[in-house]
Amino acid sequence: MNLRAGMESFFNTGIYGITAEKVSNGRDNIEVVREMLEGGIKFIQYREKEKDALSRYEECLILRDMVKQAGGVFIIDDFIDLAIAVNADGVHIGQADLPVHVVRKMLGSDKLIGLSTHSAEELERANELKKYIDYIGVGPIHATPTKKDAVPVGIDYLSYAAKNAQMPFVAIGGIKEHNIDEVISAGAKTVAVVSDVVGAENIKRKVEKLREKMFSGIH
Ligand code: 3NM
Repeated sequence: MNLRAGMESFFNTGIYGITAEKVSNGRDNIEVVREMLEGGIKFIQYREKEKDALSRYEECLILRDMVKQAGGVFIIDDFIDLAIAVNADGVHIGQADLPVHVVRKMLGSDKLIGLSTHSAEELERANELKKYIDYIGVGPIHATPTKKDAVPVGIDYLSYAAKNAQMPFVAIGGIKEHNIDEVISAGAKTVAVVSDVVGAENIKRKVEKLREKMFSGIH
C-alpha cells in the first residue's frame, strides 16, 4: 500500500504516540513504545533531543522494526538524516526546520512529512504547501513542561484548524485524560498525549482509556 495515500488508516486510530524518556519513570523508549503499541497506538514519533547520534540511530533501528511488526507507522522528529539512515516512514518537522519542499526532495515521494503549526497564518501556509505535507500538528493547546518555550494557542486555534485544515491534523500540547474531551469536542480526531501517556503507571491501560474517549467522541 502507498504509505502517503493510506496514512489516515494509521492516523485515525485516535492517539498519536511520542517518546519522552525524561518523563517515563525510568522506562526506556523501547519499553514505552512497546506498551504504546500494545495499547493500540499505530502512529509513533521518536522525539529524542538529548542522546548522541549513534545512540539515537541504534534505538531507532529497534523501534522501526517493532513498529513495523505491529503494523504501525514510525516517524522521526527533526532528524531527517536519521530518518533516511534507518528508513523510517517519515519525519515530523517544525517551522524553523528546512523548507518542506526541500525535505520532500530529501525523503522521496513515498515518505510522510508532518509539520507543526501554531497559528492560523502557519496553517494557511501549510495548506498552500499541501502537496509536500501529509499532516500538521496543531498546538500547543495548553502550556506544557514537555515543550517549555512553546506559547499556548488555546482551543480557538484548534477549532480554526478543524474547519480550515486541508489535510489531517493532530492536536498537541498539555492534553491529558482529564481535558481530552474539550479537544474532541473542538473537532480533533487525532490527539498527541505525551507526558500523560509516557508517565502513566500503566501505559497500555492509559492509551486504551484515551482511545475509548476518542472513539466515543467521534461516533
Ligand atoms: N510539540 P505534553 S507541544 C512535542 O505545539 C510538542 O508543536 C508541541 O507534550 C507543539 O502532551 C509538545 O506532555 C509537547 O504536553 C506535548
